[in-house]
Amino acid sequence: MMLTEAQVAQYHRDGFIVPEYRLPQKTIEALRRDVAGLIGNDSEKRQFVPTMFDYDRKFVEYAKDPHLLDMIEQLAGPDFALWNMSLFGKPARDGKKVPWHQDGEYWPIRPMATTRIWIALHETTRENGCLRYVCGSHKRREIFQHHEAEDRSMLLHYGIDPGEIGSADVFDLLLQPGQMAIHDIYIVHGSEANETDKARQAIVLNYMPTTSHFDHTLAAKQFAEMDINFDHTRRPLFLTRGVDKCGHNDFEVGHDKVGMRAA
Ligand SMILES: O=C(O)CCC(=O)C(=O)O
Repeated sequence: MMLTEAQVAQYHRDGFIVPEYRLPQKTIEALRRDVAGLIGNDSEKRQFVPTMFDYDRKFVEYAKDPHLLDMIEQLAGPDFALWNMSLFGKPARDGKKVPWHQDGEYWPIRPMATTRIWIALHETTRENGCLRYVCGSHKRREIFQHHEAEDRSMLLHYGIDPGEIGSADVFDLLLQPGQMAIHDIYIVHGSEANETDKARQAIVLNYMPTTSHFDHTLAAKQFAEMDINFDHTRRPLFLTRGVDKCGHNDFEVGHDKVGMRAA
């Protein structure tokens, strides 16, 4: 199911879009089962799994859904690579707040570019911590200053000062299971804590146009020199459509077992 011209225009204007397409019920059920298997009894994974492919490559198949790829092609162009999938688990009563932030502060992608699909595995409401977007905040095409947060109960420990958001136009993403939003890398977003008795899980898929370079050498340098906890040094890239336009992307790094963690 393709995006309409109006939806593509809306994506560029607001920084995100909620497409008509939603995952079929069978796929949602399979994903929920696979996510439960990945989490097991691990309380950390129940909150957040930043790099799902590191644990199980079967998750890659979900990201190859041709409907998803058609929409990404409309927004990012014909040549792009999948490079990550994360789980935001928001467990019942204990699902932590995510402060206002942008993605990509330390991603080793030059020029910086990524189109993300955020997919709800459960209904999202204001009470269970739906995702919230600051409309149009992607337009400056720069990463705003992120500060270390004093409140350590939040999922991310850095964020944008809420004073900077002010009275901006905030959109609450209220979705049914299987519905999704696609957003631009520069959009400011966050979510409140989950105050309900049910989990609000979502997965996020990252696709990068291959006009950009995922620089594994830069990733190693960032990991060695900066105070970051995500090591992208062996992040596998999957060419999902077209060709490697910039000619520098390495589609072999991280595809061996060495690049994977024990689940
Ligand atoms: O799912 C959430 O609550 C937060 C998601 C998020 O921050 C992200 O996709 O970067």
